[in-house]
Amino acid sequence: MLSRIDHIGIACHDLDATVEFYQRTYGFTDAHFEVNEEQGVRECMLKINTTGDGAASYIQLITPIRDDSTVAKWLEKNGEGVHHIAFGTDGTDVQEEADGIAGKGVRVLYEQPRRGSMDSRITFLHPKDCHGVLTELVQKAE
Ligand code: CMX
Ligand code: CO
Repeated sequence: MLSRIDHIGIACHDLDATVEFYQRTYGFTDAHFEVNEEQGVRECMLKINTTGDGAASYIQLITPIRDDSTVAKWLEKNGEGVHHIAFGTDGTDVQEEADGIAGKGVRVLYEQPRRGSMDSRITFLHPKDCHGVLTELVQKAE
């Protein structure tokens, strides 16, 4: 089951400056930085709140580390802003969730889940099948 908003992904040009903005403006100080080579991003997960399913909701700030990353292309076209939303599973397998959604006619972008923030397993749904919203599914690490 999908049981929380896991994160909202926001693309930015200067990761450190954007993190600093979120910390100074809202007081979101719980920050986890990492580079995801496969996704072509450096990112910061800012924890906002815990959730009823024992997990948490985050703001994911992302900046491209390569000119050919999908986020670089998106930033070029749109400028900074909300890039995707992510729903979290309550521990169920993310591929099972994706298969169920694919059965409803929505394109799943990956054949197998890939590695996301903090060793989560992630996959994406095509924005054109989701009313214009790039949608990620997340199974957090055990
Ligand atoms: N939100 C909504 N629509 C989007 C979008 C987004 N983030 N990215 C692209 N689109 C739309 C475009 O506007 C375009 O629409 P039009 O044809 O009407 O202009 C269409 O989708 C195709 O866009 P594109 O610029 O040609 O981009 P691509 O098809 O090459 O790539 C996508 C789009 C979704 C397949 C690609 O971005 C992808 O594979 N995303 C998943 C991976 C990802 O985003 N990783 C970064 C985040 C990592 C993380 O969260 O950990
Ligand atoms: Co994400």
